[in-house]
This record gives sequence, C-alpha cells and structure tokens, in this order.
Amino acid sequence: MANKRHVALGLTDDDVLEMYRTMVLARKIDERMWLLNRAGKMPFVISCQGQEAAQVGAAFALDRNVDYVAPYYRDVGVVLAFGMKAEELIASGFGKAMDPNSGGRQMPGHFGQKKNRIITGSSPVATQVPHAVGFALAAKLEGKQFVTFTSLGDGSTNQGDFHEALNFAGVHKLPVITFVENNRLAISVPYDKQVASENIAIRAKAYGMKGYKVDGQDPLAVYEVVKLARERAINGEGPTLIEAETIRLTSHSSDDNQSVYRSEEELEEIKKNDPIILFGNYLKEVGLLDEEKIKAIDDEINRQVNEATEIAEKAPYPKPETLYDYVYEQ
Ligand SMILES: Cc1ncc(C[n+]2csc(CCOP(=O)(O)OP(=O)(O)O)c2C)c(N)n1
Repeated sequence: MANKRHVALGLTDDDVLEMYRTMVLARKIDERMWLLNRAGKMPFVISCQGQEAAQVGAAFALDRNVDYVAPYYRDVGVVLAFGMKAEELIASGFGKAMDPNSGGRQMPGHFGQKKNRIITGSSPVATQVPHAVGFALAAKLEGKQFVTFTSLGDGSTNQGDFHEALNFAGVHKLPVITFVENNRLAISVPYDKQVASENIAIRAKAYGMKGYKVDGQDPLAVYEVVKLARERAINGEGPTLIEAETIRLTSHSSDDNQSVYRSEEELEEIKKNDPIILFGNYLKEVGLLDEEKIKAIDDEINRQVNEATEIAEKAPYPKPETLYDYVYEQ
C-alpha cells in the first residue's frame, strides 16, 4: 500500500475523507448551479470547478473555529469548509432571502457570513486583500490569536490593492495569509499577458514576507504549506504569500464562452488534472476508497444537493420593502 502522506501531516483518515467529500460537494453544487442557469432559473454562476483541492486543502489547514476568511468568488470549497450550507449557496444563486451572503441581493460568489467568520467581499477584484489585512491588524492590536486568510486569482494580483495590502502586512508583520489560486487566466487573458515576474510567489520578497509556490491540485501539499504559514502567523512571524497552481475547468462564468479562446486540446489536457479524480486516486492507493465507496459518496452528495436545491427553490424571495436595507441609512 502506498505511503500515507496525510498521516505524516497530522491528518487522520477521517480528515482526508472529509476533505474529499467537501471537494465533491463543492463540485456538485457548482454543476447544479450551471444546470439551473441553463434551465433559465438562475441568472448567473461563477465556478469553483478545478480549484477545489486548493480551496479545501487551504481551509482545512486553518483553525475553522477562530480564523477569518476573506475569500474570492470561486471559493465554494473554502466557504463550505467554514460552515456555509449547500442550500445557502444555492439560495444565493436563486436570489432568495435565505441567502446568508446578501439576503438574495448580490450575485452569487459575493460571500459573507458573520457567524462563520467569512468576511463580506466587494465586486472589484482584490479589494478583499486590504480587508483581510485590516482584520489581521485588529488581531495584532487586540492581541487575539487568530489568522486571516484571503484568496484571489492570478489576474487580480496586478491590482493596486494587492500590492498596497501586502506591503502594509509586511511592514507590520501581520498574521495574514494571501493565497493566490493561479489558474493562468483572467477571463480570457492568459497569464503571460498579465504577469512579467517569474511567478507570483516571488513577489513576496518585495514585501518582506515568505512566498511559496505549491501544486494546487494536491490538497495535501496545499494543506502543508498553509499550515506552516498559519503557525508562523500565530507565532508573530508575519504574513505569507502562497501561489497555488491550479486549473479552471469551466468558462469564466455563465456569461462567458471559453471555446472562443481555448482549444479543445487544451481543455482535454487540463481535465487530466481534475483534482477530484487525482485525490480520489490517492485515497484509493492508500486503501481508503474504492470504486464502490466513491459511488456511495457520489450518491449521498447527489441526494444532499437535490435536497438543498429543493429547499432553496421553495424558499421565498426577499420582500420588496427590504430593497433599501443596508444601502442607505434609515
Ligand atoms: C477591479 C476590477 N476589474 C475588473 C473586474 C472584472 N473581472 C471580474 S473577474 C475578472 C478576472 C479576474 O481574474 P483572476 O484574478 O485571474 O481570477 P480568476 O477569475 O481567473 O479566478 C475580471 C477582470 C472586476 N471585478 N474588478
């Protein structure tokens, strides 16, 4: 039997099975939302597909009882791991009042849920990075033992917010982890047309912090590096920038058509790196899964997503008189 890498990282068999289920749940919620979009029932979807290992590996390395996350629109895996429910995510796609992110007012992907310490985000990309740095500053000023994690895409690392935030975090040695999910595209713009530096992790040096590049298709590799970054942050050793190399399996969003800028061959090639298949293979190699068990997990999660869809679809829309809530002072 293959070497149980997860045991060496301090993860139990149950932990890695929970990671796998969270990845599958994220994928299946996303797939369901595309179906509902194409059926004309949901106006918009933006996907996590391809990035689940990076998201779940990172989230499991945090302390999900105390840490804060300022995620970006693809982070279904992160918010599920932090306690958001399948029906809540689907309700946000329908724009229903039970959506915890905005009560059905925002597009899906604008995550925010106070009780699970998921920090509300804005639409302009990278604005979550200074928000996370602000939370980290609060932790330092108030002497609190939590870490703030924020994530963004590779294209978003070219925004001023990213650079200003990382510089501030570096100067003040703040307990913040900035996690870049590098899928090598910003909508249709390829990586090489957006970034001139050798990679993104190397930018850490300019802000006086540690930078790591990691295989984002391997949740255990991601877990290891985020865990290390968290330990450093909690010990007062400052921030970390992590670049997880990943893939985007879908179009940018339901309003995009990637076939006009990605070839069939490219799409076939990246599918070989589907993180759910790769992690499933690892779990088979170490004897925790087999085809039958994988099917049982799939069936169980399909049921969960069906139930969640039913709850969300039946739930009421927000009342018209709530239209101005949280917009103007009343
Ligand atoms: C400041 C700003 N500019 C442009 C947009 C429109 N926009 C939304 S997502 C996106 C692409 C971001 O790409 P990347 O950061 O690589 O993340 P990915 O979608 O590839 O995961 C753009 C340009 C925006 N939301 N905010």
